[in-house]
Amino acid sequence: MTGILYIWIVLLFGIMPDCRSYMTLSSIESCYDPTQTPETYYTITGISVPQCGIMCAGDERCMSISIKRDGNTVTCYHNSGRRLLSTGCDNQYSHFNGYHSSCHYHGVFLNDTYGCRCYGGYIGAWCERLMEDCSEGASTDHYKDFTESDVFHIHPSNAPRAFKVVCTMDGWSPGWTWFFKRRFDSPYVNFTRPWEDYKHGFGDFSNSGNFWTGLDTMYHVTNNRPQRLKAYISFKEDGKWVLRTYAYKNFQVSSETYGYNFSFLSGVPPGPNHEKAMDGLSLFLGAKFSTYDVDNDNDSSDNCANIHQSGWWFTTCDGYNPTGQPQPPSVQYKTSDPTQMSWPNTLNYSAARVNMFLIAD
Ligand SMILES: [Ca+2]
Repeated sequence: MTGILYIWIVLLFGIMPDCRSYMTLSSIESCYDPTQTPETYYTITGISVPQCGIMCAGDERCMSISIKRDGNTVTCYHNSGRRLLSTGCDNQYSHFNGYHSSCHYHGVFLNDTYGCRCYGGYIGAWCERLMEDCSEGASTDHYKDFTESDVFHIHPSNAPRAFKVVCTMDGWSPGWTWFFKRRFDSPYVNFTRPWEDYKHGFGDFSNSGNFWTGLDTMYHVTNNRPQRLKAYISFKEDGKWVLRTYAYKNFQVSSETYGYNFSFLSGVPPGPNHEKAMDGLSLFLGAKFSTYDVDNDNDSSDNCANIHQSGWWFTTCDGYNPTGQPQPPSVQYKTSDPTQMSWPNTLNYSAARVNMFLIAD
């Protein structure tokens, strides 16, 4: 314990050690609020940062410290787990992780392979960087045993920061970056949201939740390397559930400067085991994104996002509404209600679930 205490002091005061050590510290800046996690077991205000570290080093439960600065006053948090990089940082908190292995960012050293097992979206021999997108993560050994979708961080190399996304990491659809999900049988999430929410993302980022990943994330992912967009839409057709799919090659979302309008090369047929959906995106090609507070549609007298109570690349106010209110199985057909979730279908069925994914081609 004396050795660990010494290393903490050395690193926090910047004195060069005169012996080798196996423990290192790394600082990450994030807006992660340590009071919101169960792993913070001790909090004290009014001490120095080195004192906080020294106290941690003397406590076997302590794996990391978090610091909050309010003027000259430091609040010190002792955590029983290590901190993951968070996104949307405002630099309010600093986190210092203590490592006992050479794997970075929560990675676990595996004695049998002498390699690291990474988590949370980190990849590489030492978990030294985040994956570019979910497809890259799924192509590594780190996530091959995953059986379901989960929250990960990605960092496309063209982006200034990391993003939180849901990746499908299962045998059926390994490595799909989940663009958005809205379904009648997941807990309700309000999609009547302003521009800033559609820009940054919202909802319940989980395997079972409804969420929108964020247009900024989509811009960076789709401009980083070619992506195929897959749309999965569930209809109740004559009392039977039918899952229909449609795919778009080289799907690209532009930046906010261009209103996030999108392009793709061509529609591609679905896989052999899927029912084909109708093309629901060509109708919106070239249109800017609209929300109730940013009206970019082609209707000069009406606000289509407000009429549809959602956000989309609306052109007219009487068209389809893929982020609208998902319809329960009892409502089989699309009605004149513009807030209904809808997608083109030969028999005008209403849509009960819409899922969209990106897959690196
Ligand atoms: Ca308008």
